[in-house]
Amino acid sequence: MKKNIVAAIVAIATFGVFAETIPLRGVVEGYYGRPWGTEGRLSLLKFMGEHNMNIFIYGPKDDPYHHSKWREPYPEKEMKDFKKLLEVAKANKINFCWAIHLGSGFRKGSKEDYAALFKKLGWMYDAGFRSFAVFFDDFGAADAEFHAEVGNRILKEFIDKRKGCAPLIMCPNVYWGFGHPYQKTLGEKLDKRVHIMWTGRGICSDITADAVKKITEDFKRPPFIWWNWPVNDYCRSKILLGRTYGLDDVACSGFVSNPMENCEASKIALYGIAKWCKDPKNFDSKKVWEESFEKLYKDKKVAKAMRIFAEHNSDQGPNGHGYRREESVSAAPLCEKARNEFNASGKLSNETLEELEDLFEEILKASEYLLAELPRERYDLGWEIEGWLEAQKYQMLIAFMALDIYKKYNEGDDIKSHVSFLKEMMSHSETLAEYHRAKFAAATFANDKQWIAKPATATRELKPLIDLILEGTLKSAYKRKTGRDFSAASGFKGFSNARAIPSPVVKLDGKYAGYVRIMEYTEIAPGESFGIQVPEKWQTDYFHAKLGDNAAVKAGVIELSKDGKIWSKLNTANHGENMEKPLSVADGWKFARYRNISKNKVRVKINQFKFDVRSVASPIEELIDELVK
Ligand code: LOG
Repeated sequence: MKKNIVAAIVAIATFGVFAETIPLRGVVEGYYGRPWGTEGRLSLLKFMGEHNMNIFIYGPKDDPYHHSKWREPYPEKEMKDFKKLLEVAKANKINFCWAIHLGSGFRKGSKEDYAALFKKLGWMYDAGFRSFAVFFDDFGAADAEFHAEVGNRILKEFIDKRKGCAPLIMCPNVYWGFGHPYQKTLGEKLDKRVHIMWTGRGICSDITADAVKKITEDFKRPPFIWWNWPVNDYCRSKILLGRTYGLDDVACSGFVSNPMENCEASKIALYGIAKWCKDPKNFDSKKVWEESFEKLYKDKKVAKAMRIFAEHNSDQGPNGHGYRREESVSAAPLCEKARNEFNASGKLSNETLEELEDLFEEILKASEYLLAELPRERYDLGWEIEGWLEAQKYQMLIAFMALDIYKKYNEGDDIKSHVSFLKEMMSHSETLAEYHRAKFAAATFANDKQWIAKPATATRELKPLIDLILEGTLKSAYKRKTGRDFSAASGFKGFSNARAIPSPVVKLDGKYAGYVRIMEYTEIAPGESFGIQVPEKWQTDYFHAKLGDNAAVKAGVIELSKDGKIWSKLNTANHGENMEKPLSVADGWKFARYRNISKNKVRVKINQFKFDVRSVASPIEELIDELVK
């Protein structure tokens, strides 16, 4: 009997029949992009202290002294800042862990590299760090023996020899999935005292019990979870403010979230993660998300507006990791109703129209309120999210215009002035988005700038609905105006001053925009030319012509232009009847022509005369251009 009680107590302790708090819980600053900076980190450390988180792992990919320049000492200013951060971490009972990234440049078996590594770790120890991590993610080869050796040597030759150090943490090279030989070898060879980080079944994914069970077997220890949410470095047009969900109650040695480069905005997610870590079993995701707004924003009105804004800014959008989140949950049934009505009849019921107007109004007011009320100095929440607030505001103004245009059109009124206004509004919204890009570009490192995207909001439910209504209505209006159905190729045109081809016809066929084949030989006099025009919103990346025979090729040149006025010769590769050349999209060529530069008439047979094109515009933009003409 007594034995059974003991066994039960052991079982409870081992398998966690009671809800278990995750032992190490916090944040890894481990994303690509604008590092938080000392101010951001200080704010987060305080927040973490208040919410019972106890580990901060420092490893921003764009800090060169963590990564590419790992051998070099930090400049004095950064070392001073670390001292301050360490103090604040200590005051908040947080283990402030410094990570070194050895993926690039650390040579297997190199005495010099080991010496440089221990030297750098020594400087950081002297600065006050007592917790260290070593990262191998995304760079270098998956060499488990080598990585185990590095980990074991840091442990035995550095950590064990110094007082007061926390256990070493390693982010391996294969840090997601399970069953990989690298993971099994690392699990065997790496000292069991070292934590091994792991992101789940995928790089960005939910954390499921079955996957954790498998990786625990491979690693021969429970994983230290690096959860890639709400990080947005792979979906930089989006800001992720949704609720925390997708986490099974699992046994792990630690749990850190990799947040967004938008440090203040990440607190909505981190609030949920802190609650989950504390009591995974009884975690109520929806309730915690609702409550986070009141807890984070003292002003009730700000809290309410943030709650509305956050609901429509949570999904990553289509992305390489295939990781998606819910968005616009409470608006989704209305969106579906509106979609069904519009798809079935091209019409919206009055009830639906009113409900949509109420929804757009609520979101518009929330974004306007936040733009007016949130302080927007550097490091403020308002500074981080103003680009998305503006985008959301304009998205709603455009949505209202879409409904107005829909109503006007259906009342039989002329919509030209409305469409002109819509065009202006869209261009204003573009300018603001460009401003956001420039602002973030100025605040980050050079190698990161190219990835900064324009902000996008409510892309999961609202944007597709607004686009559907707008595109459908504008297409009908186009038909009423021109008597023709709109096709994306409307803006492609042929032109010619050759008497024999008075009006060449251009068609868009997949990625080619070119002449409809002319079967006969046509005579082109000296100086005459014929060509093709691509509408403004399309890009070109190749030009081909097949002109019947070599004589035609010899007699003429292909010339390109951006505006139809200034022309430059294209150095085509000529062979047989062919003239062709790849083009750089960035050059923006919109016109091509063949010109007879010989002194004689030449006979051409236009078997092919085309650009390869890429569409960068939605049909909506083209329709607008057509309707304001
Ligand atoms: C990087 C991480 C990045 C994240 C999401 C790990 C261990 N490493 O694919 O720095 O923020 O994905 O893009 C990663 O997750 N690699």
